[in-house]
Amino acid sequence: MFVEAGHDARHSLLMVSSYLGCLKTETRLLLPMTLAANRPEFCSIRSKVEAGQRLSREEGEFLFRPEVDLHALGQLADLVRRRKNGNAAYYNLNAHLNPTNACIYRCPLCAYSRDADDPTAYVMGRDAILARGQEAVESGSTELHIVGGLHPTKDFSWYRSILSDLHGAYPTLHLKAWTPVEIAWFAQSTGRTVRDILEELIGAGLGSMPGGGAEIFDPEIRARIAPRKADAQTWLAVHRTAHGLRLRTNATMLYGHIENPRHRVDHLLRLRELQDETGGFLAFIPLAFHPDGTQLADRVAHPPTAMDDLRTVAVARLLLDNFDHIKAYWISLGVPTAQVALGYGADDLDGTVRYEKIHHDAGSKAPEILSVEELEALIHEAGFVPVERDTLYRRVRRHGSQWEAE
Ligand code: V47
Ligand code: SF4
Repeated sequence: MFVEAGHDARHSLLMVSSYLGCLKTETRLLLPMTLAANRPEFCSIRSKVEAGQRLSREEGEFLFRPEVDLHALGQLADLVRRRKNGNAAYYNLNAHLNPTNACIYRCPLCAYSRDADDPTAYVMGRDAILARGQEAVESGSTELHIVGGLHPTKDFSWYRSILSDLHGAYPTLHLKAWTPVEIAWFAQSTGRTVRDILEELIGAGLGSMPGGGAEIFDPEIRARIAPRKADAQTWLAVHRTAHGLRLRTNATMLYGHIENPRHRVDHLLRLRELQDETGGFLAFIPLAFHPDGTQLADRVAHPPTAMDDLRTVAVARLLLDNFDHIKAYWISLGVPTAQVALGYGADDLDGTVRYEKIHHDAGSKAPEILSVEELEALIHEAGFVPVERDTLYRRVRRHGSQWEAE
């Protein structure tokens, strides 16, 4: 009751403040600077969003300006979020699997990877991998999220057999695996096409692809944070090919390092363009950069602030008008910010998650796991209705660890 009243009151205040922002000039002069400064551009953006019109690059860049009132922006993003997903806020039951942390690329942004001869490098064996699948199924997970390093001596067949072993043993567990970084490397190392590689992986049990490896598409920034990774064109081309094979995928953006708002908007618009073409993306996930243990730690002292996180979620919701879902990944944003992000454009908290290493190795203070009860309580408290989904956003009917998608 208290929460609902608080939520309503906040929305009333936001409506009043954004209405005041659209008053005549003489009235505006009496208002605080933040509202007055952004009045004409913000009102025009607001009218476009209300009319369901697409925002431009310049408007996206404008929304990142600090004088644009974050809460009025959040209210606008919430309008779009409710249009697309009503009062629902999604979560799923999932676990992560990172079969190896040995990686030939050793990206400056990464705290997780190791050289193969490092004493802390590891490679999981078949039994350990299957045990993860069994644990996931027994705990009711619907999805295993599988990514890892590019091991110098493990070939494509090793990566493919991770999928075929798990799929053979646990056919109901959705395998969301490998990014264009791995797929492009498999194609390069085998001399085969991306399409051929993807077809073989789908045959082995690949259910969808996660959104990782996108980082920031701008070539100058990418060259400094992940110089050896597949470039933007390759990342987008792999997703285009996957969508052509009816494989659904996600998209991410890593922000809060050395990029600026212009790079973020450019990244979002390249995703929007591909989504116009294929319609194959399920969700967009903004990933806050965590610097600890990375080669960028000298330049970037902290993860982005909560204000920056919420602004990024809201602008993404407004620019990505052809994406159904925006995830507030609680491992990356932290639980409190992810919860608030549900009112700033996000409609999904991602999952229960266990065994996440990439963000925790880089300093994420988020817990290792959240229970269904905790996720549902967070969603209720934020004023939304919790809905368990599977990877493809079908509603899940659950009976203990047994489940079926609607
Ligand atoms: O590709 C790497 C990023 C990604 C750091 O598709 C870092 O449902 C922050 O893609 N600080 C992996 N981020 C995670 C990912 C993801 C997560 C949740 C859901 C989905 C989905 C995808 O994490 C990497 C990279 O972009 N990353 N290092 C770091 N230091
Ligand atoms: Fe390897 Fe991925 Fe880490 Fe880059 S971000 S070093 S590709 S594991």
